[in-house]
Amino acid sequence: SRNHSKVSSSPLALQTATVSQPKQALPEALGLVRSNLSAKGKREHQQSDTNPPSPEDPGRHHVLAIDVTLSPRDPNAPGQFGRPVIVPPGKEKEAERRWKEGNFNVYLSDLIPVDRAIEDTRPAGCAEQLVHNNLPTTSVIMCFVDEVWSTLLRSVHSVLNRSPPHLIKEILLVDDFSTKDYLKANLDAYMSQFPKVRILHLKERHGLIRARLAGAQNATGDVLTFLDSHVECNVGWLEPLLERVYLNRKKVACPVIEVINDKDMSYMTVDNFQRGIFTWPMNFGWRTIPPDVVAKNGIKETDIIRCPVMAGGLFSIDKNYFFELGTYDPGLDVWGGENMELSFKVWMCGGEIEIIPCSRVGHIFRNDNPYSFPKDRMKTVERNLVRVAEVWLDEYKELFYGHGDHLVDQGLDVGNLTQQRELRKKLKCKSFKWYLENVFPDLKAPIVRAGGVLINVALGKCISTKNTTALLEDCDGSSKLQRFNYTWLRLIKHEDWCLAPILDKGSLRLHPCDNRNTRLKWLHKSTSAFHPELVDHMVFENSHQLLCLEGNVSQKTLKVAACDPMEPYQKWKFEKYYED
Ligand code: LR7
Ligand code: MN
Repeated sequence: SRNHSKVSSSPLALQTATVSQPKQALPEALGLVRSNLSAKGKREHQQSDTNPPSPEDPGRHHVLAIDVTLSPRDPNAPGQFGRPVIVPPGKEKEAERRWKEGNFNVYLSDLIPVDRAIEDTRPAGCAEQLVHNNLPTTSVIMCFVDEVWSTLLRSVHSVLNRSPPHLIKEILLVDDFSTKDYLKANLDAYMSQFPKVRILHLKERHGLIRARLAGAQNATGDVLTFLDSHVECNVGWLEPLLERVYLNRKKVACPVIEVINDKDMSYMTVDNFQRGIFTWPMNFGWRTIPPDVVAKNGIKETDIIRCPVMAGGLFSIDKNYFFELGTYDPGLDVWGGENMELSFKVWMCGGEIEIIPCSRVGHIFRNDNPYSFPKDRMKTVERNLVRVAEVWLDEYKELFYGHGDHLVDQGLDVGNLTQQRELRKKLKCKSFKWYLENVFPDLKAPIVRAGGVLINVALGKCISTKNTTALLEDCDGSSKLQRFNYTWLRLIKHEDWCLAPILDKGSLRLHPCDNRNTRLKWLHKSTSAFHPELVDHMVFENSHQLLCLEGNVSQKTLKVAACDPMEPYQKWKFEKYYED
């Protein structure tokens, strides 16, 4: 979950006007290269009558500073100003019982006003920033399935109360076939008091990906702003997002995602300078820009941070650009992986993903999805990720498959990928290698796990190839014949030939490589986690037994034999290991 620290009390008073423009945070070492915005940075602008132009710049005005919730009807209500709430004595059982309705403290959420105030957690300087008078309008799209009533309402109220009205074309609530009676009976009626709120009821459960697409297809604003259905938008959250999209329609702008505590419902700010990143096998995470990089590059708290990937739920994107990119892969089901897909697509096909520190939105982080998955959860997420890997990762998909256990080998059907691959071609997107080098250079992505000569330590001999057989020879690091790679898919590979546990003329055979052929896969080092006693061995595992690669003392031959942790002729080392 999210790395966070407590809200510090900050003055809520309006600040005086000084013009400042966000700068890009751009430590070169992190691939946060500056965008080629310069020429497009200025646009034709006309004045808007809803916001007084700034005296310094008649084309721009200050972000919305008046937060109507800051003089709440009831300042002493529970949770007011984002304060933590305590379950009243005697109500603990009830609170506990209701937890599972949303996998957070639903009881407390119901106590808190749906339009509570929260602290303005923006860094100093944000309130003085100017945005263009003619920003595009946005459709705010929130999809939900069986969302908790008070939380859903608080999400909508926070958008209505803390956004300049003329920028909100509509709020589209996409009901992903919810089953709860309170939603069926009351939601349409409640929302009918807000002309800008429209509800789309899906006829079957589609999952958040296709639910968002249904929202996008029905949206009439210029920009799509997606939000989860358990958020609280902070003051001035919207304008900085729309400003970025306005300046460059290929920018995808994300707010800083703050924490609504699942236990006490307090609104907590988060550490600055965090990028959205992923680790293998495609797990989303946040990584803090190291303090020395921040210092050396003079990065300010208000500087925009470029991200290899987005968290997924909260972002603004130009509507036409979203459709030009082919939206999400509609073959993604229910939950998961769509943030990776869109992130790779955006970066590799000419766009950028940014976190805008002056835009802040709270989100309830939960330990588990509170709704059920139509099919097995693990399989659903895995299937989504495989689709993403197969379309976008090129040769690096082996790193995805090589980390953790994957179900594809067990015949998981991921569906047809032709359209997605054709889309990538049509858009002339760059390679994943380009993405790694330019957008995410600090990701460790060695294309193989180990390589160089493969030496039998006890014999001091190396494996060499002779036509389609493998033999032991004196080691010669300069000999091409002795060069092997140990791949993430566990092949011992010499060019397109793979070491097979098949005896051939008294030694072992080389077989044409085939990533799917389990009969060519060897366990070595960390893949031997299941057999820690065999860590330096080269283990071949078939359904019946473990066999190990063994060098022959007197001859130059290789064989496979019953594994023996004490057998020195079964211990092997590659020249180089690329893993941590
Ligand atoms: O079948 C579904 N139908 C839906 O409409 C499943 C979910 N949903 C709705 C759901 O009600 C919610 O509003 O979709 C939204 C997101 O679902 P969550 O809140 O269960 O997801 P999450 O917050 O656990 O997960 C993050 O990753 C997801 C991957 O698919 C989505 O991209 C979420 O939007 C995303 N949330 C965020 O980015 C907020 C920050 C969390 C992090 C990291
Ligand atoms: Mn969420």
